[in-house]
Amino acid sequence: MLKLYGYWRSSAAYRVRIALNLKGLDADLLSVHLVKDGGEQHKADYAKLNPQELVPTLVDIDDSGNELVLSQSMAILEYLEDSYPQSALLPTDAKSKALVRALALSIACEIHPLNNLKVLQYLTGEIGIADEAKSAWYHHWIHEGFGALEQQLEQHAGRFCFGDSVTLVDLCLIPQVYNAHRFKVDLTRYANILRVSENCNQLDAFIQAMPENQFDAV
Ligand SMILES: N[C@@H](CCC(=O)N[C@@H](CS)C(=O)NCC(=O)O)C(=O)O
Repeated sequence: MLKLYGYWRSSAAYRVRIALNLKGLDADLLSVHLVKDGGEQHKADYAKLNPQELVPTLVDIDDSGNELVLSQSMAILEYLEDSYPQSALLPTDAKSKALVRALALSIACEIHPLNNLKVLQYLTGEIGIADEAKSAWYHHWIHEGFGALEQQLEQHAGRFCFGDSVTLVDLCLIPQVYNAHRFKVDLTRYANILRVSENCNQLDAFIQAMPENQFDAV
């Protein structure tokens, strides 16, 4: 039995929701409200499950009752890929697999952490920067990351980020594009990113995973 602790607007949980849908896996979705009352991710019960106090957390309970509690969306995606190989998210040859991972990590490690909620809250709270500066910070890291990715997609993209099959890169890109739109980043210069996003967002697995389609969306 799979349980996914997430939040409708969490990009990292969004990646995992897409994977579950693509692989046709049923999971109980549990909401951790990241803002209400200072953030439920910081409450003792959840922090015990995920000491980093971040979503997502995947819990997989096998038939004997053994429980795997897994944090970090990229580790969760690789676990799902290894355990449920249907609708593969990684190519099979070593070179393509490494390239897909590199592109996916360019979003998950270079863009996302800099624009995460706790970072933005620290900038406006402890550091005391104004909302305008926070927005400049957000836009800067999106443009730096998407600028590089756009060039790489020129070489690798087909219908999706890496050729004509959905891979881990698309699962990282779509939530990041959603987030960039939310923070009003002008993406018109990124033709490949926009084209791939449009293609992904026509697929049921992506549509069902959209933040606005989650039960905890407000
Ligand atoms: N590297 C982690 C990042 C997880 C993460 O940053 N989650 C965000 C939501 S997208 C979160 O829980 N933020 C809560 C906070 O910043 O307090 C992963 O990929 O799982």
